[in-house]
Amino acid sequence: MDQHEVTSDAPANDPFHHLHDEDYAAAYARPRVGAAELVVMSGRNGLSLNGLWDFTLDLFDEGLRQRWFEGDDRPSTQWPIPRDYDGGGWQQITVPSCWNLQRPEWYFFEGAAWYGRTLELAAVAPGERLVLHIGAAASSALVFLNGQFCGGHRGASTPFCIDLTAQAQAGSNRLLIQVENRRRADGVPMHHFDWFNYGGLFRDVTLLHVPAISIAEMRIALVPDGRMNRIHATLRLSLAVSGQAALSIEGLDGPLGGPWLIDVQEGQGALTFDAAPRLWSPDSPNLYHVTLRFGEDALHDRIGFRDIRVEGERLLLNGENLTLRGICVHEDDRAVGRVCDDADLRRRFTDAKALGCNFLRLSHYPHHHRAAEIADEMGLLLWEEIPVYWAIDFANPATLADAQNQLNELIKRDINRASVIIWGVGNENADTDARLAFMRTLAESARTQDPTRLISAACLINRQNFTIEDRLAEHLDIIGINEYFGWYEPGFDGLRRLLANSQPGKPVIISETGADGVPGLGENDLFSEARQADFYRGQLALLETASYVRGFCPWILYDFRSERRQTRHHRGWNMKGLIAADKTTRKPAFDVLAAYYHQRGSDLAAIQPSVITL
Ligand code: GCB
Repeated sequence: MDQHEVTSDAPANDPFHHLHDEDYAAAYARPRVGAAELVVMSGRNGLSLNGLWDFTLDLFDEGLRQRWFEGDDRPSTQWPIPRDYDGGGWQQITVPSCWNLQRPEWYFFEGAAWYGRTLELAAVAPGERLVLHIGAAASSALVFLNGQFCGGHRGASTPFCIDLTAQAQAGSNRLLIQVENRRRADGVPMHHFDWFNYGGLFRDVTLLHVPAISIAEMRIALVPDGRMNRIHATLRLSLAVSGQAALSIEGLDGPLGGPWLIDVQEGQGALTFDAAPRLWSPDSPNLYHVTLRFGEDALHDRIGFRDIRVEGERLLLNGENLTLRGICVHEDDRAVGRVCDDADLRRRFTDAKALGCNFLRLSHYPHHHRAAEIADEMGLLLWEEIPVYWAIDFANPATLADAQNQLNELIKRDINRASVIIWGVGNENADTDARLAFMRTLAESARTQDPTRLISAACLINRQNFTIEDRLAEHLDIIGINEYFGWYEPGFDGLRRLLANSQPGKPVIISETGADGVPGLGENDLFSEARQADFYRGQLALLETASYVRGFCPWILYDFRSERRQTRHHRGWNMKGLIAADKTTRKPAFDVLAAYYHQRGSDLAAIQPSVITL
């Protein structure tokens, strides 16, 4: 039975009912979407619930079977029942964190865990909603307040909201969140992936008082017609009311006539106006302070204006030729796993800049929302993606709905980030009919939701006849290819042939290539740093042989955890980083790539077509 989609007719007041029955979870549907629409956080100040929480692991789902969330004082029977849970077994954990790194014995834990916290609250004022915003819960969550189920969410890396207004009371409230990280056959991703399966509330948790009539969506961007002289602003309200919204863009107001008033009819408003903002680019990351007000609600953001498009086999940023000097990066840290703060993100981007990059692929799932905000500030272009990775149950509508929801939440979260130029909809998935239909749906949906960005995916190559060959390619703006010639494929000749044979008719990004480099090994060892550096020399020598390759984005900036790698060198780590897991020690391959990127600099944009003889 799919415990997540059904509702139960189980007797609610029978204390033993759920204990040994397998429909124990049926009453607590774990919807794909949070129980409240995702609140746009720009400029909102909530009450941070980060800090110490009660915590317990729950491998057997006893919390749902015995309904721990109902508390210990429930008047269930005439005699005291010796329960397996009495509320006294809590340990403490810090939020945000990944539980795997909190205690050695929790390292490989895959299952459910409960987070508990008491909240002292004032009564929710009329005309207000009390909303819990969870930055991410890996991989799914159920939220209970004062013994009542309030809603849940699936998807390890996107934010969601739960409306607590109906369950909240003035005074003391008990908040419980069940988080679980079991890998699932219908999950996105599925069972098998090359990163660590962290669990927990690993991003910020915030309690928000939001006006009942609030701004539920705000999008402000250049009109995507390539002319770069008009801005299009749209907004949607949480309720279908009418009125007028006011938009101000500091520095653009005044001579050109701002602030702009936007007519809102039944919750929707849009306005297009002439404007000549200083454009955003990696060289000039110009950002404007933007405020949008409607009634009692106001959003504040810093927004850059830029135009990205494909013309034939070229990429154009603000009308100029663009070549992407990139690097892939996971969200991982030796000490804290997927938790990251501004300092970690700035180090990541500073290292990428030292390498000579103008671009990062944030693989293979949505990273922390601050990543794109800081990239906006620092001037880096981003590929963001959802974990439609390797095998997925492509024929399952529930799996598609899950992927679609993760995509929607990511797009909604980062819609105003100039740095994000690509939505990635998948990585290395076998080319079946079901996969094509699944991924085409995602690509079309991303394009419809957001005409201001490009759509890509890491596609397949045919290793027999050395061509880019993937039916998905025609549905993408940019074709990503992960190729490991010189590493998983013997020699570089295959790459030379692939680049010569293929005629994609649109830009291609080498969205991955790389080799392991294990510190301390002699140069004859396949896994040595010396061989890794040679691998990069071999790849780079061929890069400019194909004019349609408009970006190079090798695998990967830092070594990262991966349970599935268990050779004597790896022991649970992927060692293809150009920098070791300490995020400090640069391997020789770093210098090889840095020399190439720095030498090319902006000249890399002037790649000339050349004829290749096989
Ligand atoms: C890939 C995957 C990436 C792996 C990498 C590797 O093609 O997309 O997730 O980590 O190869 O190291 O083999």
